[in-house]
Amino acid sequence: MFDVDRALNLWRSEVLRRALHLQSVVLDSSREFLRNQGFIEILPVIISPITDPLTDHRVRGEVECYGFKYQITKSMIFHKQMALLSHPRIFCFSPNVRIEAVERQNSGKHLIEFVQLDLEVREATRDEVMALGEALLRSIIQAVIERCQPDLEFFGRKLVVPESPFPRITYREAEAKFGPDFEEELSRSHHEPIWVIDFPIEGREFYDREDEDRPGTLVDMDLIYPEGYGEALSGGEREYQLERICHRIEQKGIQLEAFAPYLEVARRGLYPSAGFGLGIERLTRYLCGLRQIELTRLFAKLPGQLSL
Ligand code: ASN
Repeated sequence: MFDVDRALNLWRSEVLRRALHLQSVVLDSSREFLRNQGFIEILPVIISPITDPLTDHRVRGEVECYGFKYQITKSMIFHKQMALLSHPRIFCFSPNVRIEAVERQNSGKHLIEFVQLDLEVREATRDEVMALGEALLRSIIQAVIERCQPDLEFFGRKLVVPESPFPRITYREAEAKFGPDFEEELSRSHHEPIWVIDFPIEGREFYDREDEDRPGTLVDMDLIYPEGYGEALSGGEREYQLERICHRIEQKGIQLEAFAPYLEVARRGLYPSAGFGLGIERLTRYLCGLRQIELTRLFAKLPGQLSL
């Protein structure tokens, strides 16, 4: 059942009002930063015959239109690659729907509908987009410190702009130190954002590029917030050659047919690229020092609940 009193209490609360104000500064400042870096903003894709497979999200959001099956966007990864045929540096505030397991209801960081700032750069390396990610986060935090002092005081939050370059750890090193579910521990044990690089091929989707010199290892990365706030962004260099993409799809046990239109485009030629996606609600949660993700946006949808 939809709990109207609970919703009204939240909508009228100072916590939400201030979190939304701070979030609007995050949106403004990231747009300003990326425009200055030569990016153009593209409009989001909500439904398409193809979307990110994200195999851990087993329930597929589908709609049928005119007898064709469209999927609700889980991420715009393939559209970002294709958008680079039009412009060399693109970003989008992309709404994603991922039907998470009910057990994630109280994780504090899972919403089934969220927005990521998703960007992609033609012919970029992982190092280049990592440097871009650091500069982007630093400029957002700087803007929040300058423009959101009353909000930060309300939340009792003291922010400092983290120093660049952020530390890096490989997936294997993190796993050896903190075990297979290392994200939380890694995050808790740091006071500045930290990169995790070189994910093993089994754990990720087929689109991040496999390092030909180190088969089984991807040229990709996650950025982890400090203080237990967990994942900030995820990205990497991409597979872009048709044969490589087909090989990676088949390795995952997925039928090539499921990605036929995308493969048709890849056959004509995709650019090499790298990029990442940064979750807006999780960034807001971190900047405000909140533990509940549902306090960071209007109409938040927690797994397993009916929400507006
Ligand atoms: N946006 C991510 C990326 O650029 C993909 C994702 O959200 N699954 O790699």
